[in-house]
Amino acid sequence: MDAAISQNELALAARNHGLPLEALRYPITPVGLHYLLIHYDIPDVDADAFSLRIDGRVAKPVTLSLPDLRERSDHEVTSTMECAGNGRALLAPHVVSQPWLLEAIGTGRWRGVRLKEILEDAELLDDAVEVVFTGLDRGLEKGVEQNYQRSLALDDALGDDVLLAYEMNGAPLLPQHGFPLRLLVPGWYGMTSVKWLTRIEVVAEPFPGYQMTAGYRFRRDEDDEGHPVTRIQPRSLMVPPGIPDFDTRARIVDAGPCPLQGRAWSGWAPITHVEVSTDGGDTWADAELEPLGSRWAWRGWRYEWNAGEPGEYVLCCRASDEAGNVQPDEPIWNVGGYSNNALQRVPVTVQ
Ligand SMILES: Nc1nc2c(c(=O)[nH]1)N[C@H]1C(S)=C(S)[C@@H](COP(=O)(O)O)O[C@H]1N2
Ligand SMILES: [Mo]
Repeated sequence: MDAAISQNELALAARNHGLPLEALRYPITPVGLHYLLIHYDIPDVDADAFSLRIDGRVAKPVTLSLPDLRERSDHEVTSTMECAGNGRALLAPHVVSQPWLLEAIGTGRWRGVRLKEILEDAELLDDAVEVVFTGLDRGLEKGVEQNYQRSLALDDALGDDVLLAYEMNGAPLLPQHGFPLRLLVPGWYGMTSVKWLTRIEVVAEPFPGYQMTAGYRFRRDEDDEGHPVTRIQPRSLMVPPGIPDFDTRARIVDAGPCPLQGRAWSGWAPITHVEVSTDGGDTWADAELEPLGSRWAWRGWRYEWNAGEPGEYVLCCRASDEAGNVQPDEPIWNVGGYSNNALQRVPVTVQ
């Protein structure tokens, strides 16, 4: 955390804002409070001229307009999205990229057409193995000029809740969230959900694009080929209690009862436990979980803390999921700074 942030990283951070953690109070994140991550520029899109092309290893390639998509049967999914780089700025040694602390998170009510239905209508050929999604936005990464592109294996692309989404929280997508159309892949880190989607190509070989083979891989060092970043690891975050100091954001709490609340999520399996510690992780107690809601949405929790004696405290929380994944005490460092889901620590002064 000591490593200085460069002006380039500040430029990224100023464009790509996070969720103010007090907004964890809302079960559905108000659109303007949802985090943002945009690799290049928000493209200039003419909705009337917009089309989505579906081609490649399909028997019936097709081009769809926005009205074509909107007249099909729709599906809504409440889904928590997290950037794979969330937690990056808490890693040591420092990793240079968008410097997220813990705020690259949000939950939307996404509406659109099931990708599965579009692919079924296009009739996949027998040699189809992956689906490549291309956005309208274009830029350079490490010298490679590209449109933002990601692929998914066929099985993942055919998931029931994978959407071509045109609405977020009951309104058309905003420009920064992918207007007029984006992919939404619940349970996967955000990089999978391609915004400003304009082409879906079914391919017979694994797609070797930059965002698959150079970006978004867990690598121990520069020579490691690594393995792909996929689903969201479990995490719990709390609404920071009390009031903040402007300069440091340190928390000040009055002695006495101090109810804690937060939310927890995992892309692998439903959340089964959230534990809270008020002594920096020495002792733990179970938080009370809200009933399970949408499989893909975060789960709320509460914990009745009695901030008895004035002094310095470190509050922690950690989530576990049904697949047995638990947040680690310490991060697992990797070259890209992905998926740091070490448990949250919130220093608090009780006065
Ligand atoms: N076309 C396109 N899609 C994209 C991106 C992008 O830069 N271009 N960023 C990805 C990343 S890294 C994340 S975390 C999510 C962020 O979605 P949001 O800004 O709507 O929260 O969008 C993904 N889809
Ligand atoms: Mo991301």
